[in-house]
Amino acid sequence: MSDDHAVDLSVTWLGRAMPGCLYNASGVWCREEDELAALRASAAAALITKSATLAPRDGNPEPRYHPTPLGSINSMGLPNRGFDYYLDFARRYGDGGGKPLFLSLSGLTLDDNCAMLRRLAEAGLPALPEINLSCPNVPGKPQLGYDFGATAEALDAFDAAYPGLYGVKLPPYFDPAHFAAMAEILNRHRRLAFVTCINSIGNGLVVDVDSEAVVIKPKDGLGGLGGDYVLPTALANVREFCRLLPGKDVVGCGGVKSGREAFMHILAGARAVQVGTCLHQEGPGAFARIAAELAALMRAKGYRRLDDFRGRLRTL
Ligand code: RRO
Repeated sequence: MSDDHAVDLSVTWLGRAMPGCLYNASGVWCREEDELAALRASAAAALITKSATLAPRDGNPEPRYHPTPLGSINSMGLPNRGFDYYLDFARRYGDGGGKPLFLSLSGLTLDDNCAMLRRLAEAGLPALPEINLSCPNVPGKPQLGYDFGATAEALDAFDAAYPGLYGVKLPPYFDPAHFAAMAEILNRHRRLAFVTCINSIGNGLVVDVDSEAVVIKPKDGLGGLGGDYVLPTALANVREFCRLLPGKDVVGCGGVKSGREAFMHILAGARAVQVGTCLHQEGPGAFARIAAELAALMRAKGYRRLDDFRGRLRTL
C-alpha cells in the first residue's frame, strides 16, 4: 500500500458532520468562555462545556487537581458558571461553523437536570446534551450511574423533559453483570443516542512519599483518576458498550495522549474520542498533534478513514 494517500478523520453521527474525531473531555479547558474559544480555534473537532449545575458553584477547596507521572487525580467538585452561562454561550455559538457543541449537565437533583433539559429544548439550539451520571466528587452525592434503579428513573424523566437526541456520561464499570444491567436500561431509551465511556475512576488515592500526605484536599485525598491509569478500563467499557448498545454511539474517553490511544479507542468501537488529562497538561495544541499522529498511524497501516478499522478489534 502506498503511504502517501490522504487520510480522512471526519465523523458523521447524530445527523451531523464533524471535521475530525477528537474533542475535549468535559471539565477540561471548558469552564470559561475564553477556554471554549481556544478550543474552537484549535484542531478540536467539537466542544463540550464543563458540567453545569442550575446555579453557579465554586467547587471544592484547593488543592483539588494534581498531575502525576501516570495521569491525574481531581476532586474539583463541579466548579462551574451555572447553566445560564453555558446556554448563553450556546446561543452565540450557533452551529459553530461545523464543530458541534455539547452541553454537559450535572444537576444536583433529578429535577435540576430536567429543568436544564427543558430550558435547552425551549431554546431550540443545535447544541446537544451529555448528561453526567458519574461525577465522583461532590461529598455526600453518590455517582448516579452506580445506582441502576435511580438511573432507570432518571432516563425516563429525561425522555419526558427533552424531545431530542441526548447522551450520558457513564462511570467505569468493572464486571460483566454491571455492563449488562446498565445496557439493558440504556436500550429502553431510543433517543439516548450516545454514551461517553468513561468518567474518571472515582475515589482513588494518590500518596506523596516525601510529605507522607495526600495530594488533594477534598474528601481526605480521594479523587477521580485520569490518564494512563484508566486507559485499559476505558477501552473495556468502550468495547463492551459498543457490543451491548446496537444503534447507539459510544464516545471514548480515558488515557488518550497520542494518536496510538485514539486509534485503540476507535478500534474498540468509539465513534469519537475525548481528551482530558493530556489536554489539561498540554493545552489545546494537543488536538493538532494527536490528530497528526493518528493520521500518520492510519497511513502506515493503509487505512483511509476511521470506518476502515472502527470496532474491528480482534480477539484471540
Ligand atoms: O467537577 C468534578 O469534580 C468532576 C466531575 Br463533575 C466529573 O464528572 N468528573 C470528574 O473527574 N470531576
